[in-house]
Amino acid sequence: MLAIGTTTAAERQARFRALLASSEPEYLMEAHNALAGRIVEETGFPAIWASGFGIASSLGLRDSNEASWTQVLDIVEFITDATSIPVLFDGDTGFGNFNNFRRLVRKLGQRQVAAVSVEDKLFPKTNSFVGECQPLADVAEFCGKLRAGKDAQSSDGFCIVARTEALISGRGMNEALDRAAAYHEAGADAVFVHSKATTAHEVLEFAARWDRRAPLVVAPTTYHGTTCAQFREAGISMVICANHNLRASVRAMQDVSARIFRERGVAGAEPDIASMRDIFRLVNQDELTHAEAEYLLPVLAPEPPLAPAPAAAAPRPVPELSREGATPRAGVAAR
Ligand code: SPV
Ligand code: MG
Repeated sequence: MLAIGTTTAAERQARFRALLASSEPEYLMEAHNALAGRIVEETGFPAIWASGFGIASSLGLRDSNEASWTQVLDIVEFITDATSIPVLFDGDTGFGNFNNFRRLVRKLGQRQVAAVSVEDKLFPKTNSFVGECQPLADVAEFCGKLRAGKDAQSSDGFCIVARTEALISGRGMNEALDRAAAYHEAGADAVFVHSKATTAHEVLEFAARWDRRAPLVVAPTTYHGTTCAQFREAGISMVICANHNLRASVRAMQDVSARIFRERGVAGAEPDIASMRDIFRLVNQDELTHAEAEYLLPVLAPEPPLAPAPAAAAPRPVPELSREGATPRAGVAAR
């Protein structure tokens, strides 16, 4: 059984730092809610990408800061509560200027988050794959934001990943490298170079010219043909699978909805969907069953009669749990 939410912020931060320092490209998987986070951890990924796009989309919103930063923070808290591996939180542009960003950094530390990624676009942001030539933040202003974030973090282990959108915005390789160097100088623990090219040529050239000055992070959403060996050879530390659980779940829901609608019955869908037992396991239902045996059932157990009951007396009823509190008594029996 997974340890749920028992890992301290310091442990998660130390593990995240070790992943950044690893000579092997470490793959991070996207989670947009706590259930997805449990699946990412259970699968074996060493860390979670709490995707801004994924969280916004799962709320039915655009990746344009339509959800407030505290609404997003609440979701990441559900993710850290439900998991024990490090979470890299997608902090977009930091939800404002240096002051908003440093407050975000403090709050993330309080909520067991290991690291934040902050990108050099303008608030409210637009997703990198929408439109062309998005305006970028002034370099000095963004460096001030990074320095404020580093000064605000309450523990040394917390990491700030500076993400440059220079390639996405068509500013060219030299500007991307100059921005990354300035952000590293300002205290960023790693550089995330984002690209929407359909091959990895941009990030590979960037990596070659970057020459391992600080850990490099990439997200091969569009250059998905690139292999782990190519990333290893380029010296890339982290590979973010930024939206794959969201996209997989959307496809699965579309398929099962269409099938049940078409067939006017649920039987055909049954072999292709997760069992109820699987969901109970992911939310650790057994832990509650055991906790009830420990804390609740002694209270509900019938008291011994004070005097011998008359032969004709009806048996004393056991108080029932409310509907909301009713759970299986001995493990989970449903399919
Ligand atoms: C996200 O997952 O929210 C990202 C990555 O920022 S991307 O959508 O590729 O810009
Ligand atoms: Mg994002």
